[in-house]
Amino acid sequence: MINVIGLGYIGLPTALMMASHGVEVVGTDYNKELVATLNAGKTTFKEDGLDELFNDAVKAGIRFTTEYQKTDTYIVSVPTPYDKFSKKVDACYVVAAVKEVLNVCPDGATIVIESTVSPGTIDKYVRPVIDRPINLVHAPERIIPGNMVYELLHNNRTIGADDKATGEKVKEYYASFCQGEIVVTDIRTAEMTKVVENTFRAVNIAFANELARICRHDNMDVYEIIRICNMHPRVNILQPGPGVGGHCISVDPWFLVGDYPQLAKVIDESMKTNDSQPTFVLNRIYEIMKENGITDTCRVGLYGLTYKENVDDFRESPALQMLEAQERHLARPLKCYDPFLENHRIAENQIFDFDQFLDEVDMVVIMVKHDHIKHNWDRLKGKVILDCFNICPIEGTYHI
Ligand code: SAJ
Repeated sequence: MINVIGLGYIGLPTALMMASHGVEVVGTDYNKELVATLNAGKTTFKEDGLDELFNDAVKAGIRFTTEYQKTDTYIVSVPTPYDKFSKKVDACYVVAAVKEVLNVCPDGATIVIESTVSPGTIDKYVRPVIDRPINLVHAPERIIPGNMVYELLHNNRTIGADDKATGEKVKEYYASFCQGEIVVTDIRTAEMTKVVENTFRAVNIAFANELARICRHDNMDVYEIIRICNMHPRVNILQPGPGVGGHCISVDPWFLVGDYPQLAKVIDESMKTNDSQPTFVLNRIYEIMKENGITDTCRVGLYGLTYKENVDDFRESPALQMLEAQERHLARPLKCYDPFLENHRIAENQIFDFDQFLDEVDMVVIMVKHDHIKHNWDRLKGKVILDCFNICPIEGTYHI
């Protein structure tokens, strides 16, 4: 039996996936409300295919509880909070969960850590609390919010273990559902690959953002340039945008900068470029306001507040970063609206009704590529539009 510890964005789908593929699973979370919701037959967040998966897992006998179970295999998928100022990840929840497991597990049990950690964390913080023969494994998650169920099934995975036999045993559990390739390696390599993957993407996005600034400076079309460059068989540039949000790409690369400040120069600069992108877009907004005689920031509205399209997750979102920057300039806050946050206030000047939002603004800034926006182009006609993603078909649209 597998005891999955932490039933959040990663732990829940992983537990459901294993249970619906014939593995005996008990899910444990210390949040009583969350466990009660699951036991009442409801999922706790929205993802394509998650409800169906939940029903399959319940039929297969998955159980949810606040208690740690006595068994031979554990998967720990608790959050690893990140401190914005020190740029360090805090492994306290991982360590606390491992300690709780140690209170109940037999000698020889395997503890798999799925939570993202900075390279070296397991040796530095987890190993020291282990006082008995226990097999430690790091199997970092790789799924993308918005497409989690599909990616759990199809992505390749990495499993880091101290010895091959343990790695292969854990691989079998993941192979129950994962159709991708599963690589077994050591723990340090597994920790590093996860962070490097997200760093690769962060640096590539920073490159695209820098190109956008260069092109803006001399009035060139960055999208056309990237499109043509990407026709080269060995070039694959990502897209510029209003900044980078979420809990992974905007966070993980800082671990490397924090640990290797003298060596991680490209990464450091890239992160600074992405972090300053919301301010770059803010200046672009002021420029376009001036050009169109709009004097009041209250007549400008951000369309989209989440960190990416079609999810309700707003952690580190570029729109919020922009509102913070604006606050520092002591400007009157921009209006904002997000179809995914119609019942959830996260900003001062947030409007919860799309019609009202359109009534109250003369200029709309497209901050996220939600499908909602793509179905409402007609409603935007007549507004001044700044499109941060080059998706708007309306003539006269401004770009970053
Ligand atoms: N973004 C751009 N330009 C692009 C692509 C993305 O500006 O061309 C922005 C997005 O708008 C968003 C941010 O970057 O604000 C990050 O979005 P994302 O969709 O690229 O990634 P995440 O953070 O949702 O998920 C990533 C994924 N990692 C990689 O693609 C290497 C996912 O596979 C990981 O599981 C996840 O991080 C994680 O947990 O680490």
